[in-house]
Amino acid sequence: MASFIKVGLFLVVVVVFAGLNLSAAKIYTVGDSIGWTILNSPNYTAWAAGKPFREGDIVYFKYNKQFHNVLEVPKEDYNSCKSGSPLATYSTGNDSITIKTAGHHYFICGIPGHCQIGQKVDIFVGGGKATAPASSAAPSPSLSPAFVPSTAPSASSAQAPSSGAQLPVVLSTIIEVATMTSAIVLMGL
Ligand SMILES: [Cu+2]
Repeated sequence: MASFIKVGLFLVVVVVFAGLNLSAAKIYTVGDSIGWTILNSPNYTAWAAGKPFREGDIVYFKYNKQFHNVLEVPKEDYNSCKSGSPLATYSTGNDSITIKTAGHHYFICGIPGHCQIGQKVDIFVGGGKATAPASSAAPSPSLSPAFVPSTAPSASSAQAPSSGAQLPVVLSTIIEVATMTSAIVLMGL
């Protein structure tokens, strides 16, 4: 059993390092070379579509600060282009915003009329596997399924005479839990 645990831990280390490479933070320049503007009516919904945003990624807004700004707003204000009560305001013209949580992050330009003609973007972070639970606004649904079975199968495998068939399940559960735990610890650094 002890050697099994050692092998499991070794695999965990391998998986964690592999996961780190996959989840290295990316920088997304909103609108790519066009930047954050209303010229030529950029379609930021199309720009954001399909991009695999993850927690820790950075969205970079580059714009002329004389003509634009960036407001993070609630969903309702995003839909109605209301700029009166933003969650955050950015106005340097070179704003790097780290996306820290899963879910939708709504940004609009607060200059009158700009949001209405399309200067708005919804950055959606799906439940990124390893990193999601650490700082998610709603961590419990994703945490509990992985953590609850981790104690149960390993306890039963120690007692059950025919535990061979369960080992792969237990191993993968241990790897998943340890990976998530490591990710949480690493994100806290
Ligand atoms: Cu604008």
